[in-house]
Amino acid sequence: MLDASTLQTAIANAHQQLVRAFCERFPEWTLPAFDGLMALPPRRQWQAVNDYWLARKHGVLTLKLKELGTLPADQRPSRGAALNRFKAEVEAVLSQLEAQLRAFEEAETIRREAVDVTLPGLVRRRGRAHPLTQIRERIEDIFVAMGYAVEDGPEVDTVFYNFDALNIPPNHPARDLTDTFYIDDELALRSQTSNVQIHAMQRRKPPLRIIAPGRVFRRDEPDATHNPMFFQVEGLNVAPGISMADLKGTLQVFLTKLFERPVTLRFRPSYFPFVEPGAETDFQCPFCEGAGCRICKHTGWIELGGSGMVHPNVLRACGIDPTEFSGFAFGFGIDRMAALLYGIDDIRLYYENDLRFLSQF
Ligand code: FA5
Repeated sequence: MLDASTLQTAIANAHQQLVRAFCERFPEWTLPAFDGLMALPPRRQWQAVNDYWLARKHGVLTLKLKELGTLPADQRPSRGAALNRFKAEVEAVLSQLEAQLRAFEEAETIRREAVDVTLPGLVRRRGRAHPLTQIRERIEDIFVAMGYAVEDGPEVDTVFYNFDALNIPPNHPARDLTDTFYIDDELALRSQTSNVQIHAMQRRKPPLRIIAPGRVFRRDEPDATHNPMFFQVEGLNVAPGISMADLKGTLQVFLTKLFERPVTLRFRPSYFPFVEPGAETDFQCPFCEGAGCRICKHTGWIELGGSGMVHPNVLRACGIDPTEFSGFAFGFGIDRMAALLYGIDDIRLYYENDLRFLSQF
């Protein structure tokens, strides 16, 4: 294959031959000096030779052909013919060199753009959904399959949606500055997803079935099971004749699908102002089937979250007649649920953005 220096030598030699031929045929004329040809890369070298002889203003042959007019009339035809013959030879030499130059440039392009299939490939590191997002999507899929709509709600909400409409009285401790992050007197970061119950009941007419996963904020000290910001999922089902039995059945189906094995549920009476009756909801540990293990702290039971029948005051605050409709609601923490499913013993790990942790999911 032609390399650059062979081509450079060929162009320089061709030029030297032209110079010699010119001097032999036109001994009375001297040629201008032309140095530094070998220092140029082949394409520029070719251009320089072309310009030396043929440039439209200062090319040697252009100037000589112009000079013909100053010669005596009887010398003009023979000189003109000789110069034109020489010019044709220069053009032929240049066009032959050009063909070589093209072949050389094409080979260079192919060499430059060639793919070396023996080189190691580039490994593209693919991202994936955060473990909490993965669990949230699984939870959504299970409830959507049961006919629930997925609702979104504001993370910053008014005191009305955070407390008043949820039947939380003005003196309730949950309203304290020590429990809730306030923006001002009227606005606070929601401390539970239950505010979405109110938005949903105002927006839609019953019957309605929704779940509302989202971020909530509490003035809790971070530890292995607490964060000041975490995720909950709220559930709400309002229709004529809804009872605790529907609540229990729904959660049982949900947990059975989530853990992919039959799960037993139990209610412990509890108090949440927006439900009556209210319950803490536990499920039998699916890992030891109630026998007691490290995950359920040897109690056989795991706490899911709060639940109950929507309080008539809450229905009324949303313009729903509690004599016509009843409903159940529940709310549980996604962070702790994911910790159970994945065997994570510290929920602070979710928010540290450590790839050594995140890439395991
Ligand atoms: C509530 O927030 C109620 N809104 C639940 C509810 C909804 C009751 C509808 C009745 C009807 P609770 O404060 O217990 O309940 O919180 C629910 C869950 O949030 C807990 O079971 C726990 O899983 C999770 N949780 C609470 N605090 C934290 C925290 N600091 N960090 C991580 N998870 C938390």
